[in-house]
Amino acid sequence: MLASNRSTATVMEKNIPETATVMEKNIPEKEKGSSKLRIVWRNVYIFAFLHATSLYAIYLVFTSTLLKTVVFAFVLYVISGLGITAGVHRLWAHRSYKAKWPLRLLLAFFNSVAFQNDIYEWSRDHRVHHKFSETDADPHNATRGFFFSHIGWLLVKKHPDVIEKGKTVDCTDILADPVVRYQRKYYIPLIVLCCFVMPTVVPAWFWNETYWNAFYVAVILRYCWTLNITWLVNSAAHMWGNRPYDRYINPRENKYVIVSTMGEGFHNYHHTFPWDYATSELGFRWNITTMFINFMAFLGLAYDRKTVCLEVIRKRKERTGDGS
Ligand code: ST9
Ligand code: ZN
Ligand code: ZN
Repeated sequence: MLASNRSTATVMEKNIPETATVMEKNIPEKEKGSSKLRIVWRNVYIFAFLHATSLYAIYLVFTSTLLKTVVFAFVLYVISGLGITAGVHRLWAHRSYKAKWPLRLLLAFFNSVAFQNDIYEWSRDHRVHHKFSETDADPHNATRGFFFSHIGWLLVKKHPDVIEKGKTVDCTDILADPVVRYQRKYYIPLIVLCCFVMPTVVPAWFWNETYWNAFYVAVILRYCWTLNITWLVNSAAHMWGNRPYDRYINPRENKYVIVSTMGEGFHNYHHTFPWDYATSELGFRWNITTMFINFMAFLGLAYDRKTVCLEVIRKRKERTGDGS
């Protein structure tokens, strides 16, 4: 099912460098992110603990966890993933489609299961990432390497440029949504309930799983896995893959990221045409998130899905693509 309203949006004109990619350019030392790192040790300990205990959770999966609990953890990965992809990314950060309140409420619940900061903060950082991509003002600037763009940016204080230039990005529309305001206001109790308590008690109450296994597999392992899959878009999809739409930017099409993120790895396309609700030229193919939004549109809960006219895509590929 494809959206019917392929718009004739024009390609945003950009200042395209003649010779080198952003990575290869002779970037002054300051702009490479060399400002003094201020490590946030609390986050270092928490993420080290999360990853170490996830290894123990993998051991539990192979020794004592019920199959139903593993399936449940997988379902939580999918729904919390949709809270990120269909919710905070394509709906609130990019406004690439509109959603009626029951869908916004469902996506806010899915998003709270994901625990990746509240909708407002995630969307603000993401808009800043698009506007100042691969500069010091980009919260997860990929020119600072794989580790920084993957997890390192969450272990240190933000570069002053992120905050200074971030303030120039208008996010008032995000907070205008009462669903976003309430999720932000009650964020701590919401994540305690949705990300930690609910996934622990459901397997124990409904199929007699131990609380221990439920917590480690459906909370710790599922959360750690979903975070790392999400972070791959910032790291791997900014480093490895082809660039059919714009060879002058770093974001790439990465098939492993496409599959694991339910359609968010068409990252060269997405940075070239960020308003497309499908984040891909291929519509719903390889794109569970687009299928979900299409299904919601079928139910009448999603509407005004923005796309890019095929002719505009073709011309852009000819002009700036890498020919792949
Ligand atoms: C997590 C997020 O993991 C992951 C996001 C990934 C994004 C991927 C995108 C890819 C595309 C989509 C693909 C999806 C695929 C999904 C697949 C799923 C299957 N602009 O932040 P603070 C100001 S979260 C403007 O504290 P510090 C503002 O005034 C994991 N202003 O900076 C702010 O105050 P407030 C769980 C900005 O102190 C103030 O500065 N969460 C901006 O340097 C302070 O902000 C954690 O672990 C801006 N952009 O601390 C928490 N930013 O907010 C981790 C800031 O009150 N975070 N300001 O308005 C932290 O602990 C801290 O943020 C810090 C920085 C230590 C990293
Ligand atoms: Zn985006
Ligand atoms: Zn990106």
